[in-house]
Amino acid sequence: MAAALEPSGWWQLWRRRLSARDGSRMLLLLLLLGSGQGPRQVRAGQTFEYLKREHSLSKPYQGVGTSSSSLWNLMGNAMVMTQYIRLTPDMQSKQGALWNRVVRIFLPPVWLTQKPCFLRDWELQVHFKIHGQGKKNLHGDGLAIWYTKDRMQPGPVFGNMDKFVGLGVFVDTYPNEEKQQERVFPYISAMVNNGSLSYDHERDGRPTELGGCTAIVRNLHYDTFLVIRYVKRHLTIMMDIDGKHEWRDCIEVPGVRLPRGYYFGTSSITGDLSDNHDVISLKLFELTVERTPEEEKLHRDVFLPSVDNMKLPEMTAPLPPLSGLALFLIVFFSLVFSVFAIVIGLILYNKWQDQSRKRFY
Ligand SMILES: *[C@@H]1O[C@H](CO)[C@@H](O)[C@H](O)[C@H]1NC(C)=O
Ligand SMILES: [Ca+2]
Repeated sequence: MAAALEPSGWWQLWRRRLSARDGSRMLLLLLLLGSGQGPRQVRAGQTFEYLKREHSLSKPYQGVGTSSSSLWNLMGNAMVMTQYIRLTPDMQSKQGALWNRVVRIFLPPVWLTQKPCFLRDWELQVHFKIHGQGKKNLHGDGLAIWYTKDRMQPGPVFGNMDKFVGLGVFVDTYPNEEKQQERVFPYISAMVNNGSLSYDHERDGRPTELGGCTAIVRNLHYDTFLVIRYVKRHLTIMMDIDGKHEWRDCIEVPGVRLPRGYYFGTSSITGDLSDNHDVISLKLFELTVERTPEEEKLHRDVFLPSVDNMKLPEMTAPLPPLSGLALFLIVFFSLVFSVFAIVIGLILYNKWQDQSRKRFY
């Protein structure tokens, strides 16, 4: 793997500093900086965080889903409440979604355009709550957070379309695959797709996942958060679900190539089993990091999402047994090669002996 994909020293340092979610803010430095959008937070060294209001959502949810100029669109059964946005209620067969856009309205003749997110390095903090009446393993299906090319496309993947193009992060609350002894649900996993892969719901997305972790998030009386950070092609997913205000590692994948200009969204679905899936806030931060000239060259824009050195289970499956012919050919050529090597060896040995004899005369 290329050295540039390895997390560098500053990254490790920065991560350590970030592990306390509400790290100290250097107000003075803040004031000394030039103007920009939204409030700024200075975290560590050369890294700055800017809240991007146009890609964020928080209370009060004025105009969400109703105003034509809203930054967020609702879909399906999603409902705006005063304290949260309910993607699905705790009822069977519901689905809902919430999608970001940046609207530029104005000017007669009116033009409305929706603009996606063009940030290169970012961090999305998701404040969510999953709760319901269902007892052990009788609740579902979970929610997903998206950074995708398409928006507002209902479908089977936690309420969003299958064969999506982009990144999906799933908080899967129900184990569909029966023999999941070693995996405890709810389970967070991530998937990057260029539009060719299907999410295998029956197997909880296992064949295509980049990584994952158990996250006991249902029916908690404190706030639960998830953070998706994408910096220098490094995807990190952490969670704060223990009520300790600390980020805990979940997924870390280097070499993730995500195009710019995709949309953020979140969606959820219920089937026979259900839960309330609520989103309280979505906060997108722009991260400004310094890149060396080599990194600038390496991190050029891409047009399709991909992951370097991704090994899907299908590819890592044991090789099929060799056919009789293949085995014969391998043995045959091995023998030919061995004989050849022995002959060459003997010739060289004889030459060497001749020469050493010559030296004695
Ligand atoms: C899309 O992804 C699949 C699976 O990772 C891969 O086999 C295929 O080559 C990719 N297609 C393109 C055009 O990159
Ligand atoms: Ca599942």
